[in-house]
Amino acid sequence: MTNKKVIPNKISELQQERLKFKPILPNVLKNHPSTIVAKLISATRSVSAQETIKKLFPKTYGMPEVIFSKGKNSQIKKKVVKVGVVLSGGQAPGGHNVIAGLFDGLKKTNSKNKLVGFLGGPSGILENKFKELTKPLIDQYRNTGGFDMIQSGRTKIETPEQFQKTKDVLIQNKIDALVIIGGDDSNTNAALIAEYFKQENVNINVVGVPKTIDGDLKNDKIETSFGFDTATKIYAELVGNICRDVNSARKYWHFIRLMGRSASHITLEVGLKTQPNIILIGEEVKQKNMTLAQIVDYIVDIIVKRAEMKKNFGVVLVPEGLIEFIPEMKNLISALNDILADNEITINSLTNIEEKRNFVYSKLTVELANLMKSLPDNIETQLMLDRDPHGNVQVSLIETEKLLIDMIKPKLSEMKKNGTYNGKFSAITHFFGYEGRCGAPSNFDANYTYALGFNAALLVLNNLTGYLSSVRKLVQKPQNWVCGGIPLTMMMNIERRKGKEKPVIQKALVNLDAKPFKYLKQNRETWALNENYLFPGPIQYFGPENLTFMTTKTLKLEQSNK
Ligand code: FBP
Repeated sequence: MTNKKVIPNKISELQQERLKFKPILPNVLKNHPSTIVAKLISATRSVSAQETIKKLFPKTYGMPEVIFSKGKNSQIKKKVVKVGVVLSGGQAPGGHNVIAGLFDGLKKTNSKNKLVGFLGGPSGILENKFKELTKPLIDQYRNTGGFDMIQSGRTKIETPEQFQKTKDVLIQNKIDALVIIGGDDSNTNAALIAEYFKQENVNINVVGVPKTIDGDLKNDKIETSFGFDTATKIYAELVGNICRDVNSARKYWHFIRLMGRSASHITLEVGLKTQPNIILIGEEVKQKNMTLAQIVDYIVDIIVKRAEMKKNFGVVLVPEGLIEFIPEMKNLISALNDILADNEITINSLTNIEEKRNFVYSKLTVELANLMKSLPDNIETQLMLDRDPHGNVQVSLIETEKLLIDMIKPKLSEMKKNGTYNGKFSAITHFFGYEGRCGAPSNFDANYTYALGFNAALLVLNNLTGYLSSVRKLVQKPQNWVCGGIPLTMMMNIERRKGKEKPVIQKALVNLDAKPFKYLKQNRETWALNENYLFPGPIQYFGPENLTFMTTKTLKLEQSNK
């Protein structure tokens, strides 16, 4: 035995202050749960393919939307309940506060209620790995970023064996309800599990919570997913700093790729916050049916115009998912998805990338094989990498900003030779994603996530299953937020995944007819040639309310005049 003193884990000054932050609960949730009623609004239907989805979800399709309001509730579960919670998918600021809100909601209803956290994402359920979440543990994580309290993972519960195992593990541990905190794929899973339990007559409620920095899990009833606010504030700070740097040094073009696997919401929001010279929006590229070459031409045109004004500098924002929005690339990726899924064993048996490539070329149409061959080697290799567990290409590994630069350079050299360009092009690349996913939640996200968690507790205690926790009217003060639940099947459509048609929650892409994109469109020509940069600076946790309670530009514009 040594006499070494155990040094307690130190926390930073900011962490100490953030632990003291008391999230503001919407007024309706401040009442005792026995005085909050779940009002059932009218029956719902899925966003499309209603008949098909109804058949796939016979027990949970068409349930009514729920709104909580003040009133006597004699139905609320009075007996002691044990709830399991799991974090699923990529980290998003505020996950710990969802758990804290859930815990507080359960305890307020009955101090004997228990909460356990499955470890490492949905695989924690399958492997029966969990820990009890007690007050002393949760108190250490209030208002902190990250998912480290119980970690996360991307395992999908999809096979009949996995459903059976989920049921067995929950029953074995006497769990009465499961709360899944995740994005569109994870909440699709939540819907499938809820339906399965109903069909099996298992009395375990399943409720989801909308999480993802990507902002693509939203609709009229889910105004934003949590984490989007904080992550975009962090990226906007960094992009703003780079804008100031380019404007000071005036010698580099910065190409910044921003996370957002399938939608360009992050890029749009950060673009509106910082007003750089070029903001590419994947959804627009798709709508205009643009080729990679046309995107390159668009950027080159601005570089040349700025060079004519002796401005050999600028900032370009590139959404992570751009490549999949380019129709020809999308066709290539979807053909690759099918080929890789159908020929998994053969491809895995091939020993080197050359052989794999040749095999894939032989399965592609001549047109797509030529497109693939025209890409730089490293991009080709990245396209051949394994998919994630949801069957998606791992676009976060594709360095689109470098691909664009590799295609811009020869174009500019050619123009130099024929005398149509006389500038200097020096490019620097960045990828911002992980820098923002675990940031300390902004006050907006800290309040929003706490409310989502508390609200999820009320949903399960009111015996509701197959619902997504919904907190709305988010541009208003948190006290006035509207709380309730949205049936998960209401958000579903049919999509092709891993070569098969599947019911999934529809991803919300950037709406090109909505105000946020229109604002960009009105201003981008001015921003391209001038230096209208904005410098949003770091997230403000303390100080004047116009800074500490600022929501996203997206939400503000979307909800103006509503
Ligand atoms: P979720 O959709 O699971 O919230 O994840 C979002 C995200 O941050 C994307 O923006 C990014 O493409 C992806 O996760 C990267 O995930 P990973 O680190 O697991 O590769």
